[in-house]
Amino acid sequence: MFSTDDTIVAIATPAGRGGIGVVRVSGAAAREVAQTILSIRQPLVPRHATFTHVKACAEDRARSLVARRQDLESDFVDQVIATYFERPASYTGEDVVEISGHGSPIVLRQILEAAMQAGARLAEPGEFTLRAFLNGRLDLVQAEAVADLIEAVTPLQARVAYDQLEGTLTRQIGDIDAALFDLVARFEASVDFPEEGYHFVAPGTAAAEIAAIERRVGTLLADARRGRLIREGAEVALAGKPNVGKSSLFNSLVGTSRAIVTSTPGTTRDFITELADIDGIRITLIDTAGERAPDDQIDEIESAGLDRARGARSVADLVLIVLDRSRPLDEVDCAILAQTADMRRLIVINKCDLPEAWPERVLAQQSPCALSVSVRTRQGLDRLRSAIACELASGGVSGGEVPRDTVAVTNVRHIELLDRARTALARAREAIDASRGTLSEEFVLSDLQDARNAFEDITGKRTADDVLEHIFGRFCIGK
Ligand SMILES: Nc1nc2c(ncn2[C@@H]2O[C@H](COP(=O)(O)OP(=O)(O)OP(=O)(O)O)[C@@H](O)[C@H]2O)c(=O)[nH]1
Ligand SMILES: [Mg+2]
Repeated sequence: MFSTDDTIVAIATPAGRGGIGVVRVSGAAAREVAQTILSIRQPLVPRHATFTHVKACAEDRARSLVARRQDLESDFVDQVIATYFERPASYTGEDVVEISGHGSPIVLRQILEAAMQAGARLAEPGEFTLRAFLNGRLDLVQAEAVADLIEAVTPLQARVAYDQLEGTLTRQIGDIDAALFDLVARFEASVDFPEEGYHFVAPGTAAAEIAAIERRVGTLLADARRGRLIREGAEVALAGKPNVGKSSLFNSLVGTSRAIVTSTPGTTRDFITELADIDGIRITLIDTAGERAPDDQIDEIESAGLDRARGARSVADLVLIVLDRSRPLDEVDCAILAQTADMRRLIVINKCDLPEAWPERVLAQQSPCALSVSVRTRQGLDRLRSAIACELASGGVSGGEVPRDTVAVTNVRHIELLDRARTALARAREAIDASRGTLSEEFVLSDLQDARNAFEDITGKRTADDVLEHIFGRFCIGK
């Protein structure tokens, strides 16, 4: 890993033009670097916003024709507000100076270069947050939540990330670990004073206490599938014959006229994706070419589109099978229903504003819960949205609900570690149960310690460098 002793600098605001842009400097020499490039006479005062100017770096000055005229004003690249945060009361826990200039990529680049010439090194992706973690300003769960909050696309995603940043998950894990620590301490006392036997902890009590801790881990994990869905989103593919209204439904769910809709069958040929917020879940919706009968004459383009459509269906988390209520079901509809029988799917009967060409009970065997909609009149679309969210959240058990409150666990890394802790706890409890009091405490202790290690891996009290690199590598430069 790179050195975390240097003073680092990066543009902290997104690429592009904006009202303001921020260059952030962090490290032991942050104030010195800032004072070198700013036109100030007094040292920067902690937590004070100072209006000042940034001087161009020497190379820029040499390049500037105006500078050759010795015009003093031309040495400046921008008017800025500089704010100094003295360690440890800063984002990174180090001395930090934030320089807010005008949001021009050229100007921000010049400020960045000036800071680099004054001794700062360009920050690696996520290095500010990495330093915050290394300096104990954030634990690992909170650091990961920073990245999730920045990347959130739906309000619900932002909400769960914010809760994690506030430390709700950290506290819950801390509470569970405290109960476990108490038990471990008593087991250790029993090991240290063997003549006392199970004096400090009776086997029956120990097994019950472990079971109680297992249940608490289980409660956290119970919601994890939904949590992961909120954090990572899901892919939903549309399938059906040509002209049944797939693209119309796609446009309606994403809220824009992204896909072309015409009355000509075979309108969509390529594979179109768009992000949609469906009941708080970030959905990548995929519109595809309509499925054809094997003997239909189709050209090379449509055939390539159909290959893509089938590929998209096979990897999607959920497939929406669209049927047309106004035209009789035929063998192509039946073939699609048969091919997707084992996939997670919802059957959507569209065009229910038109006269029915077939009775819904035809589908009773296929799926008892097909949804009737009309994209044209918008009838049934709200129910469809909730059905999509429920189907994804419930893991295939129909009738599941997507509760509106937030969840604690959303991250696969946390889920795996909680699972590891739960397995280790179960091992310890089963060993105690099986031994009927003759078991050596060391065995139990090693399993309990495994569970504690898993908790510490989650919050980052102990975490390997490669895990850190992986986590912070996800961040953008400047965060
Ligand atoms: N009456 C009625 N017409 C609809 C409805 N939904 C779609 N349509 C019409 O059906 C025709 C086909 O719609 P598309 O959305 O292009 O159908 P598609 O399934 O994407 O068709 P391909 O791209 O050819 O596979 C268009 O003329 C739509 O206006 C509906 O709910 N009611
Ligand atoms: Mg289409």
